[in-house]
Amino acid sequence: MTEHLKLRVTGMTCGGCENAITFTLMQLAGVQQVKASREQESVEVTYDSAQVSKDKIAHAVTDLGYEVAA
Ligand SMILES: [Cu+2]
Repeated sequence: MTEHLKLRVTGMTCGGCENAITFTLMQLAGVQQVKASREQESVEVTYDSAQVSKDKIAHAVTDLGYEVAA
């Protein structure tokens, strides 16, 4: 099932950060679309919940060194 998720992410300081998060999340099976915004401190993800979980997506972001607010 296709779901949409909006995470509040802090620590992005430039376009490179946005690209790094977008690139990494797009590598995850099941992730269909990513929109990272440092200005809004948000990462929006469209994904297939049968293939990838919200936890896994959030973990991929924190593994890159950014903070995900609950
Ligand atoms: Cu950056």
